[in-house]
Amino acid sequence: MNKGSKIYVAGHRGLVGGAIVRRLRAAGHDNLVLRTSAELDLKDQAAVRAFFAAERPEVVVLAAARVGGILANDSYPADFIYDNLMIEANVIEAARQVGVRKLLFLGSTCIYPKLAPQPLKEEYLLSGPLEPTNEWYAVAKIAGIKLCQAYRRQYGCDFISAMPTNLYGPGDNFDLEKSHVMPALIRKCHEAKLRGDRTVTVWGSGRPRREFLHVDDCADACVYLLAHYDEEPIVNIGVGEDLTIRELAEMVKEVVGFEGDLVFDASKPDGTPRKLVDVTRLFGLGWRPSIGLREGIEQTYRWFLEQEEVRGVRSEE
Ligand code: GFB
Repeated sequence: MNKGSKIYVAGHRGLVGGAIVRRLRAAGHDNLVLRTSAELDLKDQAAVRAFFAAERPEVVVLAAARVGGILANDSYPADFIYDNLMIEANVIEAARQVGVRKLLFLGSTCIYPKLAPQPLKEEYLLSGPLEPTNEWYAVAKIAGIKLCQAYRRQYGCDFISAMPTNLYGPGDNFDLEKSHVMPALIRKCHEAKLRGDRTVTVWGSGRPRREFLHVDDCADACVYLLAHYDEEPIVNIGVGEDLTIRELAEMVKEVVGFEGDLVFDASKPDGTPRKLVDVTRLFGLGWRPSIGLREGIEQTYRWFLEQEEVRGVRSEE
């Protein structure tokens, strides 16, 4: 992959896709092909094939997917399984047809079995029952991994799969119903501070443990894998440490400067008790993360405030 290689980043407006575009541009890649979902519906097989035949990218990053937090996954199972199956099947087959040299498919650590031993090793995939709240997304994503592995075996395609842990950072979805925990807590604490509320509600018991990787670190790892990894096994992307949701909420509360109390709503699902990935394979390839959790939350909150300012200006226009 050289600076002039034509690289198609599917899902460039999403959290991971946006970070990967920033990372590629920072490395001098100036031949990126980008399409919004309005310009190219990846669920439409004919449209995807026509796009690939016309553009003939050399490298593809498949970061487009229907994603969401625990409530969104639990509420829209058909969307999560159908959309993700169609997107991956269309893009992976079209990439093969036009001879794409390298494709990176993005899975997620939430597709490992609910009660797999921790830290999660790549070989634990499919070793037990899935977390019920997101089994629809998980089955689709597992199918995507299997597509890449089958295309490598049958056609010799250099299609690799990465499994990022829970991500956060600029470009995240801050919708309180559909988002993941990090952006939700940042927004809840921020709005509670502005309103002078006495409490912020945290879903679940606060006891589950989660690992958080800043999306710019994830993008750096993805670009590193594109350049250094060409094998069939999947590769976890993470930091190798986790904390409880309660500890996370305390940290966000401090960063945002909300001085009220945290209240835990046990009526909301906890999801899987723990999700810490084993990063031996990735670290063995020579990569390391560089953004610490507190620093990452501070940077994300600054980005959130800049967006709020822009939104505020627009609403006054
Ligand atoms: O981030 P999250 O929605 O997804 O939830 P998962 C993580 C934990 O945070 C759960 C708790 O135990 C939630 O109950 N939590 C506390 C909250 N307060 C909140 C809140 O205000 N909003 C949200 N969303 N959670 C996802 C999968 O699982 O992992 C996705 O559902 C995706 O498919 C993602 O793969 C990486 O970490 O539980």
